[in-house]
Amino acid sequence: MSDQNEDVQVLDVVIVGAGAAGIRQLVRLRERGIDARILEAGHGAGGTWYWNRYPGCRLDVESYTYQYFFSEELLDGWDWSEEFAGQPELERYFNHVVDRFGLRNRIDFGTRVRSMRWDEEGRVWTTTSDDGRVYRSRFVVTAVGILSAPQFPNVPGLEEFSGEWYHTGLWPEAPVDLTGKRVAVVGTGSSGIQVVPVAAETAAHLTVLQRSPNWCTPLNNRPMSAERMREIRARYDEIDDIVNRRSASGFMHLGPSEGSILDLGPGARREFLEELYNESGMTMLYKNFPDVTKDLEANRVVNDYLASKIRERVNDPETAERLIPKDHGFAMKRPPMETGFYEAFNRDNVELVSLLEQPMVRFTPTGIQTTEREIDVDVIIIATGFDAVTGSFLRMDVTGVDGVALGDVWDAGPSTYLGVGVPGFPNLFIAGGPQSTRGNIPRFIEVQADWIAEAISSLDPSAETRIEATAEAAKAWSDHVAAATGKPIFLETTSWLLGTNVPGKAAAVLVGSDALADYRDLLTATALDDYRGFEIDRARQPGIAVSS
Ligand code: NA7
Repeated sequence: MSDQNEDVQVLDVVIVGAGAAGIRQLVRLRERGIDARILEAGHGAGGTWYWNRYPGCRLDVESYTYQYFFSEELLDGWDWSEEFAGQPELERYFNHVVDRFGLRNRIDFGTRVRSMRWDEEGRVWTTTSDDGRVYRSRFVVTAVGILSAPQFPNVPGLEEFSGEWYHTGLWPEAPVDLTGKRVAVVGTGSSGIQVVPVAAETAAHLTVLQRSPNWCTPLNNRPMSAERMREIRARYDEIDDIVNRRSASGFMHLGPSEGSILDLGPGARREFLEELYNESGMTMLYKNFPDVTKDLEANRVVNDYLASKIRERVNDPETAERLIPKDHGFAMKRPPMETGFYEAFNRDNVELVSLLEQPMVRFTPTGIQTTEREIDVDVIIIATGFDAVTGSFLRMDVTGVDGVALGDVWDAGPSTYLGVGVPGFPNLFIAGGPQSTRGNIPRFIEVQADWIAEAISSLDPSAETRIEATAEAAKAWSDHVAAATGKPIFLETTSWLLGTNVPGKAAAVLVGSDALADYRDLLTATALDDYRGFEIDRARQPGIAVSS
């Protein structure tokens, strides 16, 4: 491509986002000699692990299953220091990958994408940043993350608060010192549950404002000894096979594929669940009997067990009761992993406020007002999550064929073909977005990034190829995603997985639930069948100047 306007950067591919998906996408495209560049709003690489630098932030997926698997050299050259790495280590890891593959000069940091417009005449995307930089590219790949558009409490007054406030997903790079301060944490999802025990150690007083309690299980993290790391490294082929092929969701924990927890007697049930509770990570979910996420009676067995653990660990019975979920069963929302969360409430300086009993009314100049009291604090930590999966797309102004806005097309929920293409938005691919699959996120991101790189290189970005998912294919895929996920037990609650955590957002199945191996096979089969479900036009020849 060429362009007369020197201020416009002309590329084969613009990738939006330098998180796990964007970095992987850039590696794969560069390997194929494709002129690609990442535009990243942050001032560093790592995506989630750049933005979420709040105290206590860490993986709840085993470090060695979360990393990239595409390069043996990368696997051999990185030692994890903990079973579940903390944010600083993950940020270091993604920067290590960027440098190892010489990508740093291919990333424009501090570049937030404001708009992306498809020009049908020129068959080109024009991407504009907030600070007015313009990029033109034959293809765009969005790698904007599914948990990256922060959501704030829907009460007024935050701008009037005279103390410090931080959203966990927008945590500043400069250290935040909570020592001796009165701190409030709003929200008890995975982020709030991680921050609470750490903040409790230094804050003079910590008020935890909880709306819905969650079913948490212990992370049981531990340092990674050199010997354990050697042992893991020696097993990478086996681990690769488990997380990338055998496990439906990309985890090490393989549970019984059939049978019922209800077949065990009461003593055996407790023994079985106790074993899972004492293991690490997501064992309670993934190593459990399949019926605990499908059958309400089986689900109740787990709920009763977990409630008994909360009562065991929290000294004050009233606080314990407030921490026990009554509105949903285990795994109906993504269950958080905790490290000393429940014990934090046994400290004298920690107090739990139930927003179900006294809803939040507003922020005030000195803190937070509920229907019953004023809570004066020096620091407010907002851990109210994200406008998940689609929020990160829709905060960019993306327009496709005939100037149609993605926000309008996805008004009632996202519709994609295989989670990678959207009808009406030619030459736009998605790495890490709606309707792909779920679980250990980098596992399906690597599948998508490989597929997208292959598609773009086979379509020749220097020619004026046009590829667009058909409306029929996207409809069939969206129906499939909804049907595959439509287990009643899962749909009974509000959750970011359904968009129901955001007031006014249409409820929809935002993420798919195909097994990772099936999803990969489907993408591969589609490519082998000349990108079945996409309309491809290879008719035009290269060389036409990109119109402005
Ligand atoms: P989550 O899991 O969406 O949790 C958000 C928390 O904030 C949750 O406890 C919410 O309560 C609470 N919340 C949301 N809005 C409000 C308002 N308006 N007032 C009070 N409390 C509110 O986000 P996280 O950041 O913790 O975790 C997101 C994912 O990141 C997680 O699943 C992992 O995959 C990593 P609610 O349950 O809605 O009543």
